[in-house]
Amino acid sequence: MMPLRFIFLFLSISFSAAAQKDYKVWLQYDRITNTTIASEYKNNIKGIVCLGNSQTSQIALKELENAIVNMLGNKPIFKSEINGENNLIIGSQSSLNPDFKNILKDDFEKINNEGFIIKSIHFKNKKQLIITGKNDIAVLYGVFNFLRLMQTTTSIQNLNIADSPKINFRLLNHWDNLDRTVERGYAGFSLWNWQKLPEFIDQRYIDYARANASIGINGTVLTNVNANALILTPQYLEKVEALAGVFRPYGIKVYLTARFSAPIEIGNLKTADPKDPEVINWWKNKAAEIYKRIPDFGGFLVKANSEGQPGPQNYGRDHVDGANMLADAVAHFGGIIMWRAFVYSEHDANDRAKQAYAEFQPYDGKFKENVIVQVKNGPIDFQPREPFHPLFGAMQKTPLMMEFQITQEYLGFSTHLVFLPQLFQEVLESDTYQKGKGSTVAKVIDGTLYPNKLTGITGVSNIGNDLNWTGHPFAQANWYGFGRLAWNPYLDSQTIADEWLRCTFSNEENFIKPVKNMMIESREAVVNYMTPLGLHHIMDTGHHYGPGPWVSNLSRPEWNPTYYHKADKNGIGFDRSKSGTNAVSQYAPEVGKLFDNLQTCPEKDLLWFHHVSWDYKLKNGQTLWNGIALRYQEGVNQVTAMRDIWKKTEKYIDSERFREVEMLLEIQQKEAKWWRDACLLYFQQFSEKELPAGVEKPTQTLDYFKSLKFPFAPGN
Ligand code: BDP
Repeated sequence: MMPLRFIFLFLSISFSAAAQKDYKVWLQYDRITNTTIASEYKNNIKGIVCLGNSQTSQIALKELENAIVNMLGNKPIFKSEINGENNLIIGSQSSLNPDFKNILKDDFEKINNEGFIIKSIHFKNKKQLIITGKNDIAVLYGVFNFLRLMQTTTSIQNLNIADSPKINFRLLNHWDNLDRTVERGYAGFSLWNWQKLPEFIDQRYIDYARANASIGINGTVLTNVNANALILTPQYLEKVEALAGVFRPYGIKVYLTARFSAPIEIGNLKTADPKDPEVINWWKNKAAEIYKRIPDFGGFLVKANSEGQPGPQNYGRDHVDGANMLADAVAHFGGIIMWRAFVYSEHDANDRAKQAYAEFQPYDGKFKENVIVQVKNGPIDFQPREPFHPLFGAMQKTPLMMEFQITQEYLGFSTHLVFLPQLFQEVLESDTYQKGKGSTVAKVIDGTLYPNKLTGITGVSNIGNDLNWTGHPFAQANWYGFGRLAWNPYLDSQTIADEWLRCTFSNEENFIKPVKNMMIESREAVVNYMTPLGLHHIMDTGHHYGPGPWVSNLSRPEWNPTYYHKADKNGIGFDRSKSGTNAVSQYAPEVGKLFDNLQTCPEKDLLWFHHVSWDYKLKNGQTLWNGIALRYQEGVNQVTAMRDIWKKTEKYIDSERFREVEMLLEIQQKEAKWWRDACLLYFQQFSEKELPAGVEKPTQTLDYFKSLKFPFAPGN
């Protein structure tokens, strides 16, 4: 028998190998097993010439070396000058010799400051491959894109790529607290070890920056929107400065959340009134202090007068006063203010879905030019499905920043496999009709429709200090996919899934095809087993884990699930049509009309906009009650199918990640059934109808489901 200590040793070795795979996210750089393509790569990369010598150039070079050694099995030859042929040449525009500059003249015209060129050229009868851009960060983006081509076994024989990000500010928002808890974080604690900063630089900061640079993320808000003013004190700014130093060579700027009452809390002022000269001055000085430490500091993100956070309204001022005051403080240094439009009030009896629009739309054109208004994708709150936020079709003179949530607050935490790019794409493709047909949300935020100076997109991060960063191995795909869509909001989620799978797991077609289908299907599955046909916000209260459609005892009406589904004997759904709250009027007439009319309202949004009788006939002829029940069942069936697909992948990937996902899918299936049974038993009290054939009978009672409590659910 193996002695115990050897067993431990063995376990820890295999554990760390697994952890390393998980840890490496999509930058696995696995050996290329296709010998034809491997020899093509070898022939085309005879030598590597790096023309730059900045820290960023060195990072790019090291990445290439590491990747190529791993993928091709031999160390590339590094040359200090271009001789011979089939060299891979990397360097920014200014480092190129005049001949190359000339050859690439037209290509440089096509790219913006962050864009890159990857091109095979012939010079003096010699073939070379060049990766370039207008500066070293752009070159780094080019290198990562080139490596992605190799990871996905794409031919590099004759490349001719010129690609630029379509959106300027591509950020992550970390809802990280200074005590390292993460609001709505399901992947462990915060990465930022404030206690040991600034001296101790965790390798994770570097790998975080690498991963982000590889997908083009160029900014990170380090702190929670429910902000703590202490982050703005010298003690913490020193730590922020250290992080900024790590991220800078990767092209990532740091941003902080600004607590509006900071002048009182850490500045000893009596007020935080944005019109008070002392307050104005305090923020000016604070900005100067920050920029002295961090010259490229990005700016502030502000959640004001929302869910109890302080803001200008505490002093009888409005959002414009607050945002513009802060904008003035950072303008001189090139900083921006991201002012959130996530507002709703318990004193406002109006439909919550209407409140942000009602408050912000009249401010169109009133913000300073370095303010961007950050709007969540939907009018309520990061639900499995929402129609797009009406503000996206209603601000012509105000740049709008898209806020997606990558962390799965309402979509099964880091336990459920849900491929979010499907959701993101659906929102980005939605037509606002603001300037007629084709005025998609993507065109609003990337400045195509209204050429705003600032264009931005952000994702509430799902990253924590779990070994695999995101809790679920497939949640890495949501981080990756967000970054890819931030770079190009017109990318297709199929393409993203394909790339991610190849880079993360395997190029084996028999693996890719079914697993890609599974990912694509996963979003509709979660909608079906949680909130089909336009239902929303019926998660259990506070932590949002599991179903809680019965909850109706919270002090604020709009925090209660019953507020959203309005189930009664007559039917179910929130009437936001003209005869209801008229939320449809906040959309362009073409869109509003579509939602308003029961005949044309897409069924996926039916109960978002209409209160419909249990006997209402759906397009497929089923009654609404049967339709809902069958959708819940379908959601469960979809997860069962996901499990079946996954079971067949074992031979293609490492056993550790295989097993992790297998276990997680098992929980997901169990929880999908929980959702189905709890919701159907609850709604059945109102419909008073039998479950249709094909829907499994619940194995527990409604009282049982109601009795479940989760005082320690994470992220709350
Ligand atoms: C909700 C979260 C809450 C956040 C809030 C926000 O439940 O924790 O603080 O959004 O975005 O989704 O400000």
